[in-house]
Amino acid sequence: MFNLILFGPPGSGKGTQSDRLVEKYGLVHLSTGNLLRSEIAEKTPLGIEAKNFMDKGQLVPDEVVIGMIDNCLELHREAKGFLFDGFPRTANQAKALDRLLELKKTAIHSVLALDVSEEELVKRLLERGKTSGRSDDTNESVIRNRFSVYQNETAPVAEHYKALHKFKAIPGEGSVEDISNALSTQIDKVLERQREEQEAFD
Ligand code: B4P
Repeated sequence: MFNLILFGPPGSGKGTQSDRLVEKYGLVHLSTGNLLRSEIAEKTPLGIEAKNFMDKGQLVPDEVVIGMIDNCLELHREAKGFLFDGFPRTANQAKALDRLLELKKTAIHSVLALDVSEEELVKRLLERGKTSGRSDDTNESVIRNRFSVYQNETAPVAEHYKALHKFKAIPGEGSVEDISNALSTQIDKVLERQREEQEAFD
């Protein structure tokens, strides 16, 4: 199994790159942002609760997103691997993910972080807000609040994976193609190492 986290601030291109990587590597894409938006579209009780947080640029409570991820892991027991996009976003979510994967006798193998300047992020999100219909992209003060939540609650998650030697930052500015190639180069290295370890074990 191969489990990857795509990490980075709002608008860094996690969703854009995930679409390419899941296809190339045959992984199941788990985007908490997409899962929450589909709950909102279906007006479920979970969606109605989540919308209150998302509209303000705040994080949805940990227990809600951890429960969603747990359900998805159960639904895809036969997957050859998962790409986690936008999750974990807090230290508690990271610890819960470790526990859930351990129960399934697997772990996170690589965390790739997209590095993009704040100026570029604001530009991208305001641009997306013109067409996406996403209430959290149209207002610059909500976007700035998402960055401060990222700095305070999400950025520390990187330390958890750095300590495990699983973290690698990748430049996230430039063409979508070039960034995909840089991510793939890194994934291929980790897969090669995994193969060598498996061969040594066999
Ligand atoms: P997410 O849906 O995860 O979205 P995001 O961080 O805004 O965007 P992403 O990084 O995926 O950017 P994208 O590729 O789309 O989160 C939304 C909200 O959901 C959160 O604020 C929170 O409230 C809630 N939530 C989600 N997960 C949660 C969790 N685990 N815990 C609690 N709450 C949670 O790219 C952005 C734009 O840039 C696009 O328009 C794209 O076309 C453009 N772009 C991409 N790559 C580019 C490039 N190389 N050059 C130029 N433009 C590019």
